[in-house]
Amino acid sequence: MSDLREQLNRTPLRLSGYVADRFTASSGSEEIGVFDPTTEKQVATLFESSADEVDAAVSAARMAFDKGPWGRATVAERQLALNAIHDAILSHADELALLETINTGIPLAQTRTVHIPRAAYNFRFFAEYINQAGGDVFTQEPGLMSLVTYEPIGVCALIGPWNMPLGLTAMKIAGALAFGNTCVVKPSELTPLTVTRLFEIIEGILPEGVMNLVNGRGHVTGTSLVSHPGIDMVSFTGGTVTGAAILGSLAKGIKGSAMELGGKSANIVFADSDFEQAVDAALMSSFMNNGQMCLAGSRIFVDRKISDRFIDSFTRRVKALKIGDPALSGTEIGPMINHSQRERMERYAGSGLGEGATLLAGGHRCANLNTGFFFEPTAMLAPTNELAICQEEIFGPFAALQLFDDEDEVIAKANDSDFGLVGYVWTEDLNRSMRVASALRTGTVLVNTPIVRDLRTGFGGYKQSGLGREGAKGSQAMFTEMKTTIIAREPRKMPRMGMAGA
Ligand code: TXE
Repeated sequence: MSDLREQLNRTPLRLSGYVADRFTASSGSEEIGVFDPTTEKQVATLFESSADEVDAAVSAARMAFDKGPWGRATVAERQLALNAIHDAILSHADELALLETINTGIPLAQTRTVHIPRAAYNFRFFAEYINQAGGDVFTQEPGLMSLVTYEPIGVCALIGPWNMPLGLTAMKIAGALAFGNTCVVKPSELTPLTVTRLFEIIEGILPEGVMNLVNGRGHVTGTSLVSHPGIDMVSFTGGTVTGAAILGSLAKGIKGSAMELGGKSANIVFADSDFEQAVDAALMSSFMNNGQMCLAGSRIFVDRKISDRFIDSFTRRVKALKIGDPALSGTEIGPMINHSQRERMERYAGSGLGEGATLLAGGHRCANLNTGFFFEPTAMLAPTNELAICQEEIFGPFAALQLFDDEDEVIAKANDSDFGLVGYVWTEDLNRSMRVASALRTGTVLVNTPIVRDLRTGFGGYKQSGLGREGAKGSQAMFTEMKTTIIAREPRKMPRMGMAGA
């Protein structure tokens, strides 16, 4: 690890876009520094894709879609390519995990076992899925047959976030390609290392122009991409404010979109839950991925009957979390992605105290870690659900606990949120788990389990957490146009118009 880190510090990578099978020239463009949040040193220079380069990328994707072989490729041909990408990722897994850790600060133990395997698995999953994905046939109406088929939507703009750069972007790429589309990918300007490397390691697998890359900041490269008339849809994962801005731009061209936005997910722990499992999962849901997860279950509701024991156990464990260099084995929490995310943590710690919350653990920068954007894993007990720390997505290692007395009260509080991504329920009572699961206004409910992403199901949110679902049928809906074809199987009986003079 330190070898690669030292090498990047000595000679930062030079990253650009990739258009029609060629990395674009890196001279003459705006140069953006890309940093390692652990050392605060520059690890890459990103040569920002201008509006012209975005135009070239969209044109290449358009040409490949309209004239190239990909849209007409057989299922077997698409499967071959998707599986080859899967294999290429796995054969570079160690390197990609290191790059992801260097660029994001997420512990290597997690990038190695979760991020990169998941990035690869997306391609294998969609390769298998397209073999079975069908349409519908309706023959109930005598003399008619109605067919529902799904056709590729066209050129997809795929915009990824910085909290799981390769894993989340790979999901979009795999889905878009599987259904016969071409794409232009834009990773976050904070974390472009692994997605850019992906383009290098899969060279030659896809026909020219099928997969293109633009690199740059949201307000430059991102806006050029989403406002380009040549795209057919946008699949976006990121903040709610950015999502809303993109939707505004798409409205002008009546373009489709899929939005995976923020969350503030409730994690409800009833007194009859398996106590140890519930505590383990509360830790995981709040602090995995340095707490920078859209599906974090960091709004923790604890049944008052077990609250003393739960808070005591949870707080001791939060204080014992190992913070430090994410490359070292044993590290559980690395640095925040950048200086402004750390300031955000500080602001919420301050606002929590100002609004009457009790500090249980953390709340400050790490005194012994002067380099790197480290912040102590933090837990606060909030008196009500109205506090900013209970309503706003903090996106860092920050848990906000509240107490409750009964089921109806906790359901109302859990649903009292602008977001609706995930709900976690901990109880050994089957009937209660079913009641609460159906009452929660969230796209996913997880009962007696921490985070699980099952690609066969749809992942996405109610309310301001997004639009559309990622996963098998959800991705099919996102990346295809549904076409209805109605065929008469015998001559139709119809009123004969214009027969007056006949
Ligand atoms: O993300 P942005 P930011 C949340 C989290 C975080 C907040 C802000 O709460 O604190 O969002 O993070 C691109 N047109 N999540 O500001 O800006 C940008 O370049 C087109 C939740 O860093 O949403 C990047 O590629 N693109 C989340 C991507 O959007 C634009 C993951 C995401 O960046 C653009 C990340 C524009 N106008 C943050 N502006 C999750 N759901 O997991 C920016 N981008």
